[in-house]
Parts: sequence; structure tokens; C-alpha cells
Amino acid sequence: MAALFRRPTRLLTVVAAIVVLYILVIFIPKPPEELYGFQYFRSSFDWSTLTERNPVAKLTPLPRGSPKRLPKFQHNFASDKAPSRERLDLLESRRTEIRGAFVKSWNSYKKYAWMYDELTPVSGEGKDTLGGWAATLVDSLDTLWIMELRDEFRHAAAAAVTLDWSKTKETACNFFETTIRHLGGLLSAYDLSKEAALLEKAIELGDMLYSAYDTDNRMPPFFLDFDLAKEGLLVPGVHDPSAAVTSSGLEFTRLAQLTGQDKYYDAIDRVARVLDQTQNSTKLPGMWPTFLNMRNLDFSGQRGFTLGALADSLYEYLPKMYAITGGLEPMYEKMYRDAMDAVTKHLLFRPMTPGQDDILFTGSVYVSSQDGPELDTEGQHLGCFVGGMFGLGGKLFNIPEHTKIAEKIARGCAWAYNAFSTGIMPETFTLFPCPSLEPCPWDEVYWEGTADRRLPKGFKNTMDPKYILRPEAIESIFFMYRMTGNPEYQEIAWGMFQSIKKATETKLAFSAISDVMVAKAGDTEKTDSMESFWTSETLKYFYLIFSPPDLIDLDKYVLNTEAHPFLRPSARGFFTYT
Ligand code: DMJ
Repeated sequence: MAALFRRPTRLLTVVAAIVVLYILVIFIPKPPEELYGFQYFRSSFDWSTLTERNPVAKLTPLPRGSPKRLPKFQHNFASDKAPSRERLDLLESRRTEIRGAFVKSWNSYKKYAWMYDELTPVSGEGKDTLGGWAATLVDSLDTLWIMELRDEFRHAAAAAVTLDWSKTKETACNFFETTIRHLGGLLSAYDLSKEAALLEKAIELGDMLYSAYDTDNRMPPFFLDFDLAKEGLLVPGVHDPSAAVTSSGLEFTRLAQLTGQDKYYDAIDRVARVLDQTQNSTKLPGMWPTFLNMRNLDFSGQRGFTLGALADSLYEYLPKMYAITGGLEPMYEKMYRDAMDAVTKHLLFRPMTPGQDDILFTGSVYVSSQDGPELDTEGQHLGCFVGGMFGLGGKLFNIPEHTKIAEKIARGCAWAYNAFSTGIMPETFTLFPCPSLEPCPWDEVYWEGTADRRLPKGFKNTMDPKYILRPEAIESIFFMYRMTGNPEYQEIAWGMFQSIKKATETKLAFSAISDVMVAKAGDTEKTDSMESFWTSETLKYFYLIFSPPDLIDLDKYVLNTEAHPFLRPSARGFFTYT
């Protein structure tokens, strides 16, 4: 060593060699591995090697008994009269048109925004909104499969398995969105195609997302900050949207089932147990507040409650978790029943409409210290998923009243679509409630005196008149069709699809619009945004409602909140990764 320092040129050579080696290791991309028939790139950091700062002493295992025989959700289509040739042709032509809308969106994404999160559907560029891991691509994999665009699927899957979860310009990711879109997208693409490389990529991501649970109380934060996670310094938030931090159950359960690793299930089970323990000690017993303090887990002080924005999938996942665990975890049934009792009592209302329509909506509640629960009769597009949830819960737990409520909520959203000039419901609006859930007479004078008169009759005002290609209304209509077999729901869906197409289509694809109240659908202002749920959810539901009911049979699959189908356990047992 001493000799080395006496000869400066030799020292320089050694330093230069070390630098070159470093550059080679860090900057020269590693060649792909050949894995399950794909050129697979492994992420540059393996999150499964991280030593946890707050390890779990004893993991709660995935329920592994023989799954229960759960009541059927889908209508018995086999007992119906076979549809006529004309009807079958009509359904096929509708599917073709919907698939055309998907292909148009997909082709422009490929041409202008490949590997970006989203396409800007007016200006034709790519933009990153969720970490830069090709959100639209990953979110669309299963739709490509379902629409039988198999070459495109293979091409997209080959790109998906090159994603590096440690390669992002961001310092943190949105834990919820990455779970439902990316992890959910990969798992469902695997469940449908059985391409093992997709599951491998899902496991890499699952391990990264799992690190969000390495906090003092094992509750996840809203943002997964990569450096903090690596140092074991993550802390849960004190005011987080309840859906974002409590609804990763389906994705982590499916990952546990496919890998046989209990740690993924343990993580979400701990969150569910907190919900279970706190459900009846909130200001609106049965429901959890819209915002949660995940640090001290005291949910008793917050006063706002909703099934809409920020809270939605917390509730959506209760019956779905029961389904994916094969009915072996009873706490989900109990939570669903108690939550829906509170919803039925405090949030459900019938709007006063000119046609005295037999429809229902859910609003939001503020619990004031003087007057108790006060209902705000605001409707939200996001809240339209509730029809599907009541339907699934009603069937799974044999509560006929809930299936009736489900249909009325789904029809309420269809009614709101119909009421506007574009044939589309705005993001949010306020309605006039009837005094009870029974029909009430239309009071035109009252409406004229109190409503914003630019709105259709029955509506009071809209705080947010945009439509951003959301799926929730068609989601519930689709669920109602599969639940009842009533073809009227297909006609409702077709009307919705045509309206959305007319109002949102651009030269390249489809775009969010700023206002659903313009006089003519073609005159809408396009806001140059196409979120990945357009191809992941909205177009998938439209396609499925016109497809034979055994395509994504809801007694075999459960859909995550981003419409990604996961296989449910069957009497044949759990599906495991081999
Ligand atoms: C989707 O990402 C999911 O459905 C989520 O649960 C709510 N918001 C969007 C669609 O509107």
C-alpha cells in the first residue's frame, strides 16, 4: 500500500479503474434475463431483501380451509330463452363499436405516449402522473386480454415485464393508486393469461408496496417514500383519506394466495382488524370517518362520513374481501352489515323528481354536536359504485332488501345521466330529497325558486360539472345486468356509451370534458386528459355488459376497485404459484 502512494501514477490508474468499474456497474443497463418466454428485466432494487424495522412476531395466515359454497351472484342465464339471431348480432355490433373505442385509445397511447402513464388525448403527448411506470399500459393488460386483442396483449406484457420499480423521477409513490392500478393490473393479467412473468413482476412490486406496512403500528402511510421506507422511517398519516389507507385487501390477499406467502395477507388483515374494532365507536357507528388518523387509530373525533370520494373502496372491499377469502373470514360480513345499516338509515335518500322515479342516492353526513347526523344530499359520480356493492352484498349475505336498493341506486345514476343535455352525469351535484324513501310529489314552484335554473329539473346545483371518463355508473349497471339478467340494463348501457362517445371523442382518443351541461354533445370543452381507468374500467364494463355472461363470470372472479378481475377460490381450493 505504502508503495502505491509513493507512485502517484499507479495510484491514479487504480482510482481510474475503480471509477470505470463503478460506471459500468451503475450505468450500463443489465441485459434482460430470459424468463418464462419473456425478455425480463428485474428491478434494480429487490425490496424483499430489506430488513424490517418493525417486524411482525407472528404472521396471521391466509385463511386456508375449504372455501364456503357462497350464494350465486349472477342470474341463471341458462334458464332464459336463448336470444334471437338479431339480438346476438346487435350485441356483437355493440361490442365491436366499444372495442373500436378501446383500440383507438390504445393505438394513440402506443403512438404518442408509449411507456408514459397517460396519453394526452388532444395534444397527443405522453405524461407521467403516477411514478412513470406506464400506468395506462399496466392498467389495460386485462382489457386487451378480455377483448381478445391477444397480439397486443403479448406486446404490452413484454413491455410490462421490463418495468423497474426503482426507476422513477419521484421520491415517493401513491400507495393506493399503485396498488389498485399496477399491482391489480398485473395480478389480473396473470390470472387471465397465466403468464408467469407477469406474476414475477407483480411480486417485485408487491414487495415494494409491502414495505409501506413497516411502521410502528403496521399501518401504511398515504405516500410510500422510498428512502424513508429503506431506512424503516415511515410513519402513518394523521389525516388520510380512509379508502387510500384501508383498501388494499384484495390485491394483497390475491398476492398471498398466488405466492403462498402469508406476510401479504397479514399486512392487510391488521388494517381490517383495526376497522373491525373501531366500527362502532365513531360519531356515526357502523361507518368510519372520511379521514382517518392512522397514527393513533382514534377515529372517534371526526365528523364527516360518505361512500363517495376518499372513502369509497373501503366499503366496496367489504363484500369483495368476503368473496376472495372464500367466506372464511367472517369479520367482513359483520362489517358490511353494520356499515350498510348505517348507510340505509342515514345516507340513503330518494330525490324529488318530476317523474317521481323509483330511484335512490347516497349523500354524505356531517355529525354535529347539537343536531346529530345531518344529511347533505350531494350526489357524486364516484358514489355510483354503491349499486354494485349493495347488489354483491345482498346476494352474498342473502339480504333481498339490499338487492332492491342496489337496483334503485343504479337506476338513479342512469336517471342522472339521462337528465343532462350531453347524456352524462356531472362529477358532483345536489338534489332535493323526499321526506322518506317513499315517492313524493314533484313541487315545480319550490324547484324553480331554489334551484340553479341552468340545471335539469330535480337538480339543485352542481359544484363540479365535469366528466372525467369515470366508470362508476356503468359499473353498477353492469353489475345489475349480471345480477338480474334484465336486458333493459343493456339498453341503458348503450345509451350511456353513445352519449360518452359523442361528448368525449377527440381525433386521437377520448378526453375528459369540463362541463356536461353544454347544449350540444359535440360542443364540449375537452380538457386533454385520459386517465388509465378509461381503458381499464369504463370501456371494460361497457364491453362486458354486451358479452356472454360467462366472460368474467362474477361467481368466479372478484373485481378490484380498478375493475381488475381476480380469480376467486373455488371448491377446488386455492390457486397457488408454482
Ligand atoms: C378508479 O381509479 C377507481 O375506481 C377508484 O376506486 C376510484 N376512482 C377511479 C375511477 O373513477
